[in-house]
Amino acid sequence: MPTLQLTEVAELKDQSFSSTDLPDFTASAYKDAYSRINAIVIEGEQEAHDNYMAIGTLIPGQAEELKKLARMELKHMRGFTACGKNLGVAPDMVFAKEFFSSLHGNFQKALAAGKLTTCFLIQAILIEAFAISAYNVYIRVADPFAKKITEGVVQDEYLHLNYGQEWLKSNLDSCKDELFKANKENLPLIKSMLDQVASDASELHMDKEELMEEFMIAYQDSLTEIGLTNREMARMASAAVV
Ligand code: PL3
Ligand code: FE2
Ligand code: FE2
Repeated sequence: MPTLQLTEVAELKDQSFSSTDLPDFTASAYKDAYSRINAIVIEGEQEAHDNYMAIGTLIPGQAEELKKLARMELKHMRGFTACGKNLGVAPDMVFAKEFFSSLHGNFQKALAAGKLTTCFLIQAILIEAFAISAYNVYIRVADPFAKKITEGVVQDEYLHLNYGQEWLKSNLDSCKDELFKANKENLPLIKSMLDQVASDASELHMDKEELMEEFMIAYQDSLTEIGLTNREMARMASAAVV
């Protein structure tokens, strides 16, 4: 059986990321999908801002730091708003609000009950890992204007993920049970959000498997950093399957 030479493999790999794979940013199907994806991102950044401000009310000692994170989210929101404008697309904010409603409801419930672990898991781990995966995949197929903005944003999102990670790590002994429970309730929501966005994302040439892969990398890396064992991580990740 003929085998591929290494150089040929490298060429094939190269091709799969070549500019011929970039979508037509002016096509109406692209713009239609972008009106929802862009809205999701704008809404997500706005909610991230609100969530960090809200978490700050529960830990007054960290309020200043959390305000800084919140401010970054507003900057992200403005950046993505500009991305839509640049393509001549109006974001479908009604769709986006609905898209986030279950997760939003769970965050508000946790906040009202003073459940900091759940708040951190939802915002700083699950939502940030979701954003990181989406932005990393989007950067490969974005228009030049949006690519530049998204590259700046994704760096900040790693800081946010780290922040949540550090808090959970230093409170691990007291927060493990709540962490598992919150994960079981909220990871399936992230999975279903990914399912919902998949066909619009594929119109932007973003592959669902790739999104899932990037999510699992960010999610697992952060659980490792928090100090969970392989078994605990496997238990947490499998909550997405049921
Ligand atoms: C946290 O800082 C922000 C949370 C935003 C959540 C974003 C989820 C994105 C899913 C859709 C994937 C498309 C990405 C394209 C970017 C214009
Ligand atoms: Fe953000
Ligand atoms: Fe963020």
